[in-house]
Amino acid sequence: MARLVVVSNRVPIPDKDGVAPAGGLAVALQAALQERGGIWMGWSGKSSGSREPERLSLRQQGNITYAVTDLTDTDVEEYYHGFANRVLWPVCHYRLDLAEYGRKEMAGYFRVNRFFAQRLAPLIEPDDVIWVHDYHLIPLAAELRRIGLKNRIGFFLHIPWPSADVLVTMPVHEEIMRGLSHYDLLGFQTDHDLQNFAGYLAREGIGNDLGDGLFDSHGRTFKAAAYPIGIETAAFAELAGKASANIMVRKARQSVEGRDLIIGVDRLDYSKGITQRLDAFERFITNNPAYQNKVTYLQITPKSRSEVPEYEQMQRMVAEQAGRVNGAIGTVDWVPIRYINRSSSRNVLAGLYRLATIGFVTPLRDGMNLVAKEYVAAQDPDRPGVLVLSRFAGAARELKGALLVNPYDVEGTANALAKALTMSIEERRERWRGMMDHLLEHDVSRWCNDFLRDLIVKTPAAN
Ligand code: ADQ
Repeated sequence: MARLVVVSNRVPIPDKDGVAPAGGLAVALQAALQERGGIWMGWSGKSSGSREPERLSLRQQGNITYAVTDLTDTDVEEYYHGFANRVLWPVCHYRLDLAEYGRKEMAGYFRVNRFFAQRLAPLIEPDDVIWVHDYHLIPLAAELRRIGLKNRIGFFLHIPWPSADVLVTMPVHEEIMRGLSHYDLLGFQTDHDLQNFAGYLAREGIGNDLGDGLFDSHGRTFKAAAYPIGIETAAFAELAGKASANIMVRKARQSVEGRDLIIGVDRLDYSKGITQRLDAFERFITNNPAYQNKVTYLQITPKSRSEVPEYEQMQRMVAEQAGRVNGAIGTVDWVPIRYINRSSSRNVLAGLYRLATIGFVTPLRDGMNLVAKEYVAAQDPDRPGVLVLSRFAGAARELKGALLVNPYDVEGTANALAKALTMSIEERRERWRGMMDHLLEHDVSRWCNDFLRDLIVKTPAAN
């Protein structure tokens, strides 16, 4: 069995007791790495100041070697905060107004990818299969090929891939697309992202759809397909079933006794549509005053990427808005929105999802959105809640039992809340059962196995 090498921006290194950070993706990839033996390489998350680090720091855990490197201050600024998070992230989420095209940042992005390739290449054996993750590392395969590696290399993009109209606004779109052609397998979250990729090749005249998922571009033939990521459905459902014993979950239950709970859980990110969601909740109460004091909206939102100015600004905006809405619609004995700026353990999160009558998931654009899937998996089969989901989340293409909304349409989203709260228990069960069956069948292990199967098996036309 070929050894597996996973490369991602950050690496979920287990602590000294061997306990790995929680999360379905990390668990699934670690399982695949343990089975085959392999390496997980990436950035340590630390800065080395102004000196370029000389070697990778290695840690062995069972069959897995974790290999991480620090990055210089300049590298962190240009590659991570700069190009990855201030160009690729906003462009892929259709926020062209937020993209900042600094030449230094673009150069830094390609430079750090070359640096990663130079550090990784000496560890690679000829039969290793390499799986690269996400937008930080698009040029990595090209850099590994430049060094002479002939291994099978796959790439999975966790975020949306935009339409050609949007992508061409990025000054280095040709280089980015050339970078993608050096992989043997490209994985997208949805068929929609795949179509956008294929549409660009046709429109710019730089490649062909050969059928059967094969494409050629820049003199290479590769496969591209949609692999919608899943969660550890059965394990998460079990966690949620047991979580009612947790003290935090018990306290939460007591505090919302007699009211319906609406839950939102997101990283603090402009792509998640949190301000539009608060607007929709306010509109719902304004349109339906009978629900005053009958619902509580809990929004759990840990800070993220605070070094990027747009995120810092967003933190202020959401906090102010939550305060304003509470002031406008709250009463002496009712605080409508509870806004929490911290992350919760998976256990508590699972318990809170289960308590909630509505999972309120309304990103303006999202590759998949695992919160939507976790909410469904956490429900009590006898009394499941209702998922109100943005049509712009990748998950909307799978979770057909959700109430789909357009998050830009405040009135429509408010109406969906009203519909969810008055839905019959029979309809709730029927909608939930269909989604749960889908999630049990398409869990994260299947996602991982499907991608690896296609990466490992050489296609007839492969290079
Ligand atoms: P993210 O943008 O981070 O992921 P998402 O898919 O929702 O978005 O995953 C977030 C994860 O963080 C979930 O597992 C959630 O439980 C957890 N989380 C969020 N808030 C939390 C909190 N307050 N406390 C504890 N945990 C919290 C990117 C893409 C997505 C894609 C994933 C996976 O942007 O579209 O679904 O990768 O491919």
